[in-house]
Amino acid sequence: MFKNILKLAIIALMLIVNSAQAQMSFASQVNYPAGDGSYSVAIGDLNSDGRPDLAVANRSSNTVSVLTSTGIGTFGVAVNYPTGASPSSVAIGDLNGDGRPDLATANRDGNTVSVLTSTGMGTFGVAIDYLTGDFPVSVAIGDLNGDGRLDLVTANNGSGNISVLTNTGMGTFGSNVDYNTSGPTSVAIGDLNDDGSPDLAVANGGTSGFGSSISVKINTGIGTFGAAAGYTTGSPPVSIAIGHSRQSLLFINLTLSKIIVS
Ligand SMILES: [Ca+2]
Ligand SMILES: [Ca+2]
Ligand SMILES: [Ca+2]
Ligand SMILES: [Ca+2]
Repeated sequence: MFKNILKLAIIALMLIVNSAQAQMSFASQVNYPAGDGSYSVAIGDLNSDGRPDLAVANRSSNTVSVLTSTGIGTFGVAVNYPTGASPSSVAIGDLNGDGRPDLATANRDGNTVSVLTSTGMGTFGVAIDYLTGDFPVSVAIGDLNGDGRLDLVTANNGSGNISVLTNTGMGTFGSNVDYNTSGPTSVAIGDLNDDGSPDLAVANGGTSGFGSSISVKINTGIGTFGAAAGYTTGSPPVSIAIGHSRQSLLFINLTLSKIIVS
């Protein structure tokens, strides 16, 4: 099984990123105010004008900020929407299937995920909260059971597991189904074994005492997941993403830690 798993790339960003390794250059930064304690950002066209906008999870103010693009890379004033307690991660996806992108936040101190559905033109309704494991710090969106409806998964740093919440239609979600990992800090969704069903990659290690590793959980095909395969990272990964290159394994410690498997 893992020969197949080892076909795609997993990139784990570590605690310290060495900017000297950057290969690209950018113009000077422009700062836009968001809510207090802005902690996570996602990019998507939230008002369907063809321009990518920003959603920011604000851990200290219990809000998510929406900044819509005004063109050529500039953004308007943030509009803030209340979420559950201490939103630490935000993801964008059309959760109710109306063609408009919605928002989901992982609320660390609320032990919930908030779902905010678009009301059109980049505005959002009142958050509806669903229970997760303890201290969810990361949320990802994907159709895990293949029914055409986007589902949710959170990484729960406090309870050492991940929660899968299945979309029951119209953007509502069922009770969380939890799977053990080890101090998860981040979760990503992608088809790691090329069988057409999205799998999960989890970064572990944000809490003292837990191992520094990546867990891979393979989808059984119906949105359930078996035991995790673990890969040691050497130092605690705090974020994970799944790429699509087919390369060989590479792990760089200390700065940017990268795992590329073949
Ligand atoms: Ca837009
Ligand atoms: Ca929607
Ligand atoms: Ca689904
Ligand atoms: Ca798969």
